[in-house]
Amino acid sequence: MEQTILHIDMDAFYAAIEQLDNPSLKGKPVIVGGGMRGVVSTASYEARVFGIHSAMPIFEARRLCRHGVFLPVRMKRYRAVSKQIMAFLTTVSPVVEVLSIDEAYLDITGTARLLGDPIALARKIKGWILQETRLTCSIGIAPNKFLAKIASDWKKPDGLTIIREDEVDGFLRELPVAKLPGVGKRALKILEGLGITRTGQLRQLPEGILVKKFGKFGRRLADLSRGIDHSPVISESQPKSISSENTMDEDTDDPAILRRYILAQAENVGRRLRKHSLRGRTITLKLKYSNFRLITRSRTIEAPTNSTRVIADTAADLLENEIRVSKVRLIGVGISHFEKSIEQLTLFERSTRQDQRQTRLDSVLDKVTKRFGEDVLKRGG
Ligand code: TTP
Ligand code: MG
Repeated sequence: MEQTILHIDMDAFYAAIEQLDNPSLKGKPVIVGGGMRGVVSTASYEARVFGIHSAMPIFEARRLCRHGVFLPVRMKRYRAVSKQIMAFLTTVSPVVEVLSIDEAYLDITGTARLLGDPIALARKIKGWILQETRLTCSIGIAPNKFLAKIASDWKKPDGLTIIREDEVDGFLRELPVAKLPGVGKRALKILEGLGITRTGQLRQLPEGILVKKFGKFGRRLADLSRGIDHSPVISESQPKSISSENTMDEDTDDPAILRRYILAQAENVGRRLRKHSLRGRTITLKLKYSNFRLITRSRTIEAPTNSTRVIADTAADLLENEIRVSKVRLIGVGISHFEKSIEQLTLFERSTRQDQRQTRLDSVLDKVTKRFGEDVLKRGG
């Protein structure tokens, strides 16, 4: 299946924050860096005009731009802004890989249908980041991580670039090989020796030669030159599912007892979802019979939910549809297929009064549970 990956990268991150915190620096060449190593961390786009870039010795930057504003690194402040942005991104898609302080990958393949057009989504992300942080970013959209990163870098600052399957060759043809991930000074030298500076040229080279020169990395280079990258977006330690189950004191086939278990378990699952600001779409009922036969039944609902009531009702429905062959020994309720998006916020706003009442009830119960423990308050069945 074709994937849709977003790469989000903040523009001149440290320098932009300095300009934000001191508006008199806006429009000026700002160079952030120094410290022990005495190199430039980053420079504002106004400073880049003078040829200043990351990792350049500060003294050289001073020589290139005498009237530049040179500032020390304020890591704590940048980290706080970074956290705010990354936390937001995890609400857009559950599959977020934070790559560095100012960049992240989002896999929106699974959610594309729900989140709509990737370009519209990227615009929304840019809008949110600008509104909440007053900073701009650049976003790349592509069928894999490598191309998404190339795309975000294509038009900076404040860029939005999509690379479609049939545009891959065009983007890569003139791309300097130095831009390929993993190509450092050494690889660059070898490639130069072969007369190769552009990715298009690299592609012409037989893979055998690349493998001979670079070993395993040669195969990777051959892939990259064709726009192939199978590496997955690895999300942060986030649960893939949340569930709750109990073994009965005594095996039973009494529907009323089973439903009571379901309600308590849905309560538990719903509370944990809400605590993590998650909503799920697939609700699963698990049953283990007296004969130890284990079955699971799942249903995927249209709108992601964190509502105890919706989870309980769906699980109860699954129970009702299940022809039980013997008494039940264990019962459990789970939810997976997490999604939370800006789209869903509007969905939420549009939701009926009944839902809102239910949501309020859920949040009140969460608070009470937190303060007094689980057994104090139980809603009516
Ligand atoms: P980058 O995203 O590479 O650079 P940037 O955000 O400043 O500019 P661009 O618009 O081109 O994305 O890096 C993010 C931050 O990481 C950058 O603001 C400062 C820090 N950094 C260093 O400290 N040293 C370095 O060599 C690089 C490349 C970045
Ligand atoms: Mg950046």
